[in-house]
Amino acid sequence: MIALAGSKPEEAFIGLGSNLQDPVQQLRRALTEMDALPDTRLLKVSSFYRSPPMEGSAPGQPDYINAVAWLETALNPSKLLQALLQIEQRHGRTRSQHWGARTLDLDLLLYAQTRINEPELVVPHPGLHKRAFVLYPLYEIAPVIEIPGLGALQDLLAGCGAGQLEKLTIEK
Ligand code: PH2
Ligand code: MG
Ligand code: MG
Repeated sequence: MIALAGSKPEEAFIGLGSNLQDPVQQLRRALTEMDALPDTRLLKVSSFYRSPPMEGSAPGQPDYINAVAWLETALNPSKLLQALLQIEQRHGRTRSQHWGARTLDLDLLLYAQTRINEPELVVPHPGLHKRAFVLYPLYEIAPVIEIPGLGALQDLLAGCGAGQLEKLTIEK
């Protein structure tokens, strides 16, 4: 069981990713759907970024579009995770292959200053500090945050090359 937070609004950061079926539209719809969740509102969204599948991804996939969203929510981490999984499912998400192509991936990156280590949910997200497609968009909207257990976001960014990450100029 994930420890339940109270119902007071907390801040959470969500990583969005898609590389199938019009990824930009997948992200736009997901942002609207997250804003419409109960007791939740979208505070800020990063630009959209394009990058090739990261090392270790299943071969032969299209490039990804990624972004990070900043939410205020009174849902506890467990409820928020459930809601994100439901949105993924509405977008036709299937899980046949590890790190395979997907219509929509919504990762709970950070929840307040909480650290969670449960089989179904690890927060901060375990890959966060190694992924340019998470760190750069996160830095764009929240440059001075601390990542619980990992330190200042700015220092993590300094240790992570941008690789082939490309910031898009299109509307969110
Ligand atoms: N997500 C994966 C696998 N590989 N590569 C990029 N560039 N962006 C992603 O979001 C991504 C990935 C599994 O979550
Ligand atoms: Mg995921
Ligand atoms: Mg992911």
